[in-house]
Amino acid sequence: MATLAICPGSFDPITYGHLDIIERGAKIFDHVTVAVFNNRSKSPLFSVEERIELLKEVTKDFDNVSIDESSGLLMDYAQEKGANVILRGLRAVSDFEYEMQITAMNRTLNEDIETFFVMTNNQYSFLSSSMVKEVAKYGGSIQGLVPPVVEQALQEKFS
Ligand code: COD
Repeated sequence: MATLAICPGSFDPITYGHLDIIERGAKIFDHVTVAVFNNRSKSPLFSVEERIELLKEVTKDFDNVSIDESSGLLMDYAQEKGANVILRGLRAVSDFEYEMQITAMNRTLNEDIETFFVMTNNQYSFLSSSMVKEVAKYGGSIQGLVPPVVEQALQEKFS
């Protein structure tokens, strides 16, 4: 049976940390769908369309990765797509509590879809979209933290 993993997130914007997780997932699963969710508790810098455009650009060399969006419940979306797995990244112990809570909630909604965690590359273990946005906002260098196209998009947002 072909395995479909959904990699959900805000991706506001995508960083090399996210890309590392997507790349690792693409080696394990037959197909990875990166799904941009509009998280209502966060005020995004980039619109969903902008985030999708950046994601498409930086994943264009992966044959088995596609980009999508949803504004509903993750588990409804995953079931509708026939997914087997939710793919999430772990950076440090600080991520664990939050991830454990959403995994437990998602499991009560649908216990047939497993959540699969991948540890990020050590060099991205401190990296987050929020931190990148903060550094870019005050004119600091974000080179090596996000792909060049994202670096440019951030510079345009804050210029
Ligand atoms: N290294 C490795 N992984 C990373 C890094 C990094 N440097 N940075 C982020 N990640 C991982 C995160 O751990 C996560 O797995 C993924 O990349 C995406 O991260 P974010 O920050 O873009 O996404 P989140 O955490 O804001 O996504 C939250 C969801 C959109 C998944 C959540 O809000 C959701 O499921 N929304 C739908 C509504 C729903 O179903 N709610 C019920 C669940 S409680």
